[in-house]
Amino acid sequence: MKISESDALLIVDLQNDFCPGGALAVPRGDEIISGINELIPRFKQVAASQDWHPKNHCSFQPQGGPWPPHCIQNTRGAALHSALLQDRIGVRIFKAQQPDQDAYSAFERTSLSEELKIRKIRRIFICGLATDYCVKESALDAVKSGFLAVVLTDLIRAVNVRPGDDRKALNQMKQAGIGLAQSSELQENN
Ligand code: VGL
Ligand code: ZN
Repeated sequence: MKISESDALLIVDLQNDFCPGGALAVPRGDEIISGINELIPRFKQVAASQDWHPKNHCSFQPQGGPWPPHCIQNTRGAALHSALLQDRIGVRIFKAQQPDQDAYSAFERTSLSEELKIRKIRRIFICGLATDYCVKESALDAVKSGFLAVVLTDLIRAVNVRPGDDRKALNQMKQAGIGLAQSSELQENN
């Protein structure tokens, strides 16, 4: 699979709170960072999303939601992991900012689709956290927004609230026409 100028890399929610030690840690979430760093210079366009909640967000357990409070705006937990190379991130997306609405997808109520379309992007390679929530919903929305989407299976990790959620998410993505590939399959275009 060859990387071209109309391809973008989308890094989903690689934030401190989703990595080991964080408020909603994804098991081994930090393992994917070095592989993502190696990929970043190979793409002309790189986008990154951040879960960006107000402190009274509806997805938090004190408000009756399913999750411990996480990724609260302007806190260390909501920052991108410091090991992630950030200088080439050209599009940065903050999502789920309203107290009364959650959004797992990086496309939901954001400008991501428009930002990528003005940059003439046709295909999006997706990596990050978490497989069974924001990676899955972002990939499904990428296709709905008219992009081709490929999820890089070695550069994602799952929450797995129920065992097997990762496998279910991969199946659901495949059914929707999303490509699944390993980063080692990516080649340069020249
Ligand atoms: C996410 C749970 C809650 C994610 C965000 O980024 O996958 N998961 N908020
Ligand atoms: Zn969240």
